[in-house]
Amino acid sequence: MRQGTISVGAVWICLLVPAVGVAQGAEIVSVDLPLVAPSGDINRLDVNFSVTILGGTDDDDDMATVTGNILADLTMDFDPVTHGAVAAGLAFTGGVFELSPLDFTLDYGFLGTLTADGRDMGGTIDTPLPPAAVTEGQFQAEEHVATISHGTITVEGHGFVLGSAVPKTTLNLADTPIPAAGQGTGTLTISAPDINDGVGTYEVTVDLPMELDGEFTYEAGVTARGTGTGTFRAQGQFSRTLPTPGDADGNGVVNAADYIALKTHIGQGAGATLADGDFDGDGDADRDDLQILQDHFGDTSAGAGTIPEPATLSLLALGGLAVLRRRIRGVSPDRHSNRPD
Ligand SMILES: [Ca+2]
Ligand SMILES: [Ca+2]
Ligand SMILES: [Ca+2]
Repeated sequence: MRQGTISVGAVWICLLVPAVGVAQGAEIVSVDLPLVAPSGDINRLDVNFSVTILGGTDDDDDMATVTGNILADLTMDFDPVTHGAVAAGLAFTGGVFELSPLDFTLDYGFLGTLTADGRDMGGTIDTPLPPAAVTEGQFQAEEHVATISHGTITVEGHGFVLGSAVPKTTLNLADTPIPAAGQGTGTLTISAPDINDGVGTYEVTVDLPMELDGEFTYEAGVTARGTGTGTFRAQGQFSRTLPTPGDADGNGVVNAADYIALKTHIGQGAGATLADGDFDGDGDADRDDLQILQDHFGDTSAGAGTIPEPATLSLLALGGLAVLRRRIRGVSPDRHSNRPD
């Protein structure tokens, strides 16, 4: 039976789709954003490692690719009619990224050479004061920080002097994390929804330019500095059950109850919510909202199944729509136009 099929489908949608509120206004959507495969300037860190020892300084460059994922909370407004998403805030809440091994060789002439190896390095990206503002898909990257908080950097001297002066020494980044911070302008892109059975799926892409700068003191008396730059790009998606336009009480059916909600608040110029009948999300309850209600009267969302409603109530509401429409135009059918004093 068709009705049963709809109900089963609704259950599955509830299980498969992350619980994201469908109330009008800003929504927080948590999304897992895997870092895309390193390519070109994306998801690679260009790192410089320099050491001053016995009066001499040298440095070397290497490049690490970045893999893993970032977790983010997106603050979003959804257009109640088109379901388009506009991001207003972004907070990174964790996830783990990993760096490929780094190898440096520093040359100190007759003193010898120094090798430095970064292994199993990685960390997290967070937003200390969430959420950071997003304006037209752009945000200040400085408001987000990364910490390289696991892995090791091992230095070892080789050759005539450094071979004995710098024994192999390993620094544990869990004890001495390397701070990094976003630099410049990041971008957050959210696609238009791909809509299937009342569920919208949105693609999210974040570009976060990063800069790291850490100083290290080894027991061997070696003072080193590592700097790096790169852009993290993470891409993921989220799904949400789309509200049915005109559904003031969010029960998945546009019916008399929604009509009564709008009727109660019609004329309210500001501060109206979806529950008050503000179906186009512009803060008022007016004829545009009535038009949406009328266009979608009787609609059900994919997840609603069949909610019984007395036929008389539906007829009453449909009749009411016409009355309400006249009242908005300023013509009240209830009042005599030439009532004597
Ligand atoms: Ca409803
Ligand atoms: Ca409105
Ligand atoms: Ca309006």
